[in-house]
Amino acid sequence: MRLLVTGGAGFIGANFVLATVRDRPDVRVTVLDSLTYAGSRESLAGVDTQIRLVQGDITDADLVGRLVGESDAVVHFAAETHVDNALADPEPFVRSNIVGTFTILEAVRHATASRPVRLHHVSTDEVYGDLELGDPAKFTESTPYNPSSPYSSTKAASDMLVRAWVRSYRLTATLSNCSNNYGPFQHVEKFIPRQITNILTGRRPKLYGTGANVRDWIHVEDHNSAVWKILTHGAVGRTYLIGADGECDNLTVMRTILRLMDRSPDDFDHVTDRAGHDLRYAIDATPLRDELGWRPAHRDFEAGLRDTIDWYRHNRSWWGPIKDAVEAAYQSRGQ
Ligand code: NAD
Ligand code: TDX
Repeated sequence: MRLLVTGGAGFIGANFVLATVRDRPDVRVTVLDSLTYAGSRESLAGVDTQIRLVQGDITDADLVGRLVGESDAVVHFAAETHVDNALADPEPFVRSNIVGTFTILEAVRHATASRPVRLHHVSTDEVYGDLELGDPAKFTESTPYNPSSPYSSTKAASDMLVRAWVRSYRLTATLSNCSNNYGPFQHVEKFIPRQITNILTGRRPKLYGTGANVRDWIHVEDHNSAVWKILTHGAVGRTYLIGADGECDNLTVMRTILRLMDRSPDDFDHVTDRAGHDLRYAIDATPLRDELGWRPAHRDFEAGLRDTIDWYRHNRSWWGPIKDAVEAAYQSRGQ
């Protein structure tokens, strides 16, 4: 299989590429990534002789058309992904997430005229908006879209484009909406790596608001095993929700990190809350489990956090050079 992976130098994409090269020697991987602030060549250093990395933008129709034309399948991870950045400047989110996905869809449509090209579009549970705290309800495939933020609204728009291209042009595409990922190679702007690297650099961790907000954590390797399962066995046109029953409030995640790093439970700062902060996400992944037989391998969140802390401890050269600038930007916003 000739596989094009967009956003393969980002957090989830790089983990996907590393696992693919390790486990699937029959797959030839091309990564298309514009290497924004969130993309890193170093994340792919371990496989740089086994893959092709093309630095380019998913809104570049000529480049995307050529690369899709050489591929049997496309997994589309590339996106602007940080909610706080979207609140500060939404324009890149509209461009990369909406126009970029449109560009991929058009390339797949044109390539499909001569032979089938399978597309998997990677999206987020944030398209469904948020749930109440303490409510037993979870997101399912039929939950109405109700995005709250500039980020989630652009991801929702991208999902709608994919669905319309499946219906109108019979694209052989699947979609997935996953909950919050954690694991190695995640940018230090995100919640878990930010707190770990704050402690490792002598800063105090930062919690938005009271920390009552709940996220449904899944290890990045489990997200990626689900993506492979859907790419190879998913029904065309279907949306699958990916989650591993990992609901936890932010204060509890914060205190677990503090304990695992030998700090006292109150050794953190409360900072300005995020505007429009979604309260709770929770995924019902029953169809993925029952119909496709997918199971998460990482069932112990605390063990996964411990491994993630170790990874950041031992890979300072990967995140160290960008840490000060990320914290300076947060500080300028009171976060
Ligand atoms: P990330 O920000 O770590 O990586 C995104 C990658 O896309 C980067 O390498 C970046 O350089 C690249 N990119 C951005 N704009 C581009 C463009 N215009 N052209 C080419 N490349 C571009 O993001 P991530 O956390 O790895 O997320 C990957 C995908 O998974 C996204 O689509 C995101 O919406 C989705 N997702 C993420 C999570 C999560 O918890 N991180 C959960 C569910 C879904
Ligand atoms: O310093 C912080 N303190 C804090 O309390 C940061 C950076 C975040 N938070 C809170 C906000 C959220 O409730 O932690 C929670 C997680 O925040 P993020 O890591 O920014 O993730 P979130 O906004 O939930 O979105 C993530 O999951 C879904 C990804 O960034 C998205 O790309 C994905 O679609």
